[in-house]
Amino acid sequence: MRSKRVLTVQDISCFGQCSLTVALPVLSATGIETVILPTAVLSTHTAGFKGFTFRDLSEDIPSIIAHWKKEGLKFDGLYTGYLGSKADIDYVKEIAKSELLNGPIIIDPCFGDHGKLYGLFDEEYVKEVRSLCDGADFLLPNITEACYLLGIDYIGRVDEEKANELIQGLIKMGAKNVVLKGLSNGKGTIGVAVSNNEKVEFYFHEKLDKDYHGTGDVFASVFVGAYMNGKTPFEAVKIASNFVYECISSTIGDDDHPYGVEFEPRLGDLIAMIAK
Ligand code: PXL
Repeated sequence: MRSKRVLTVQDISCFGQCSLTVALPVLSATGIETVILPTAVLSTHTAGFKGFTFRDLSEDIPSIIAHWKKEGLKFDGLYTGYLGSKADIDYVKEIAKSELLNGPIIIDPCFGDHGKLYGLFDEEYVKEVRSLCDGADFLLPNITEACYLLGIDYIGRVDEEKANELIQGLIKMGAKNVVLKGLSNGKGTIGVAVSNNEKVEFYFHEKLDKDYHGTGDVFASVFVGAYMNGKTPFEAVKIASNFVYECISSTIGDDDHPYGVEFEPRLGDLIAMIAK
């Protein structure tokens, strides 16, 4: 049996352990054939670095799509992360409804955190991402992104009840299922809510006292890999949460490593989690 083939569309941040430098190794470790469509090349990610370069690759995308169509390529899933422009969002929509895709659409909105938008984005971009979420099989926002997508003020602390409300709003907006990250129930834990058709389930675990950039990308990539391997959405959330926890604990002692998580030495554990 051939392995599943997933197309992931996001930027290449050359340095910084996020977007494609995470998605590609993580998905490969889960046994997924990974096809990439880079939307831009940046010297580093945009959080915590100044003066980064940004080369927009959007112009190349139409001919890449046309070539893939000509070759009759097929993808079993589509996973998007940090895109970068309205044009990229339009191309993703085109791929999603084309003959290239025969499988789930998994969208990580990837435009903000901690109540704020990432540096290069504005409300106009949020509006475009909103339209991309319509019809997504899984939408994976953090609390900031959920609030922006719903057009409401940022809610600092989201418990199970509030999470349910946000999820119902996002489903009304057009997402079929939602994985909402970053919940807190006030007991030193962090949690994820996952809706699967009508049902919402929660997974909480101990919160580590340090935030790292790129953990959303690690989470989303593991979720996609696990789900495409036949795990239920809830199992995929558990594996992704536990893996991110492991990666953060590995990185915490390393003061020279503030820009991302050291996920690479843990990939063996991920392979074992998927095989279980
Ligand atoms: O991890 C999300 C991400 C991806 N790519 C770039 C980013 C960010 C978040 O800031 O700047 C370029």
